[in-house]
Amino acid sequence: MENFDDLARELGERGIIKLEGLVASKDTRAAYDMILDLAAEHGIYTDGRWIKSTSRFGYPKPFRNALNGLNRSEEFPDLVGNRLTPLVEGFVGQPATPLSPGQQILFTLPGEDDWSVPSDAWHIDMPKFGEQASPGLQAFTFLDDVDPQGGATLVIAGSHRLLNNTAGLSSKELKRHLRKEDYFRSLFDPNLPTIANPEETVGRVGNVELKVVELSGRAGDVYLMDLRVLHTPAQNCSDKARLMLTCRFPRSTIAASFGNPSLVN
Ligand SMILES: O=C(O)CCC(=O)C(=O)O
Repeated sequence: MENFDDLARELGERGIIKLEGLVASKDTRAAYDMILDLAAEHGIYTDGRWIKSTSRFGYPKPFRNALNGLNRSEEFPDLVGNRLTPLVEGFVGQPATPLSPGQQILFTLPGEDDWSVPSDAWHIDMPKFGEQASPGLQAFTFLDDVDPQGGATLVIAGSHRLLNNTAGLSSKELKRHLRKEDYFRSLFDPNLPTIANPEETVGRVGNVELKVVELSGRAGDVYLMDLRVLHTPAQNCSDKARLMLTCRFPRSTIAASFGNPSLVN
């Protein structure tokens, strides 16, 4: 791993860091194979190919339920859930708790022809807490390599540093405030020409540098993202399913206020 202090500084400035090869390939492969078997059973993976999605981010509900069931089963490996708690706590500097339901599978079928930075669906998963300290981190890993335009989550690096003075801002309210800035007004505008290259999203608000970053990577790489960073799902223009795992780790005091059952039980 790179030097901890450098990573902590980067996390503070950009809200996102990548830790390459953190999860062993035998573990990502085991999880990948379990999903592949399930996909084959459901006709989602057939004759060595993934079926194509017929709607944006859509896939059949029975398979969605089966994936959720697999994620909850004892056999499915926990790769970015509780085992990452000490790592997250090291960066956050306080106790952190995986938010229920813990690790989750992020799945997108291939099927889109044209990739672009979406103008919609940007969100944060928790309201802003009105403080400068990080409320915690979200972890992402890959069960298979995800190339650019292959459906990886998109994040706006730097966005965690904006509007931290108001407590309780929801995604919707946050975006309403951010639209006052040219950077976000154009990023969120569906009527402007689409942006096919995230490099074209470099900008700033005040002294905060901003850029859309695609969380692509190799199986076993882990991204850690400040929970205040705006992010969105993205189209999968590859020929294979996008298979990632995620888990949110708020500071334990915040998790408690969200009624996290794992704290209560
Ligand atoms: O990559 C994705 O599917 C989006 C993930 C997301 O929006 C989230 O974890 O809140």
